[in-house]
Amino acid sequence: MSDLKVLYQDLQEHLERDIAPSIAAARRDFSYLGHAKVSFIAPDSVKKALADEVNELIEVAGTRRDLAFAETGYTPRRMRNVTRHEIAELGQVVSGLYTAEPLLRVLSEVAGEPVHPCPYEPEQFVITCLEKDGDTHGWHWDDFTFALVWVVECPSVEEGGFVQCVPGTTWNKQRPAINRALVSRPIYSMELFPGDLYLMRTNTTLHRVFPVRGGRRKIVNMGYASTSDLTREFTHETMDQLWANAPAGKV
Ligand SMILES: O=C(O)CCC(=O)C(=O)O
Ligand SMILES: [Fe+2]
Repeated sequence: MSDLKVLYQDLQEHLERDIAPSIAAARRDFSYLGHAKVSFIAPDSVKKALADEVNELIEVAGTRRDLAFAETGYTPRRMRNVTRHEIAELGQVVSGLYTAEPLLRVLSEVAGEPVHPCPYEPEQFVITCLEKDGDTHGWHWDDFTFALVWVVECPSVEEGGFVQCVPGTTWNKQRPAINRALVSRPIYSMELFPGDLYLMRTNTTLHRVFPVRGGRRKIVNMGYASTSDLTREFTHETMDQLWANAPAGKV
């Protein structure tokens, strides 16, 4: 059997255990707070295979970005990325897990509605590494409804790298008004550890990664669509600019 087949089997067996209580708790958190830890959805063997691939891909294909977008109020994006195209071309674990049926089923139960692979390929998955002092994925919303984030490496909370979010907010690309959103609703902060996963309703939850100082943080972000996303027209300014080899600075 191929390595990938063994991983699928591990995943399937893992999700056939009684995870109903964990799903129910995550579903409750998700509906109230727009985000929930779902670290129970993958076994250690799968997390380890994904981490090995991510570490390798960052080494061979990671590209530094230093950008800010008008559509999100010029909040900073300082990071190293590996794009969906590179991940699919050079690896097999991340792209294989992205469409794994048992995973999609559990995510749909947590979300309380069907979770679909993203119809716009560049937003399907991306690897992000924060490694220099001040590296951050600044305040933003995502175009598609859901994100599943796999945490491969994360510094201690004192060194940053934790996630902050404001559920129940919406993205007006002409007038993002990030600070207005920050002062009008509670900000939730989520400590993360290597091996954690979280699901977020990213189109209506303003979110960011607190700047790192001294540590290193590596994640895979998998973007997913809701049923209503599948029939909506999107513009993709921030992603298209993130993936173009744009020079540092405002774009
Ligand atoms: O790194 C994270 O935890 C979140 C990443 C994120 O928000 C994104 O890639 O859009
Ligand atoms: Fe995001």
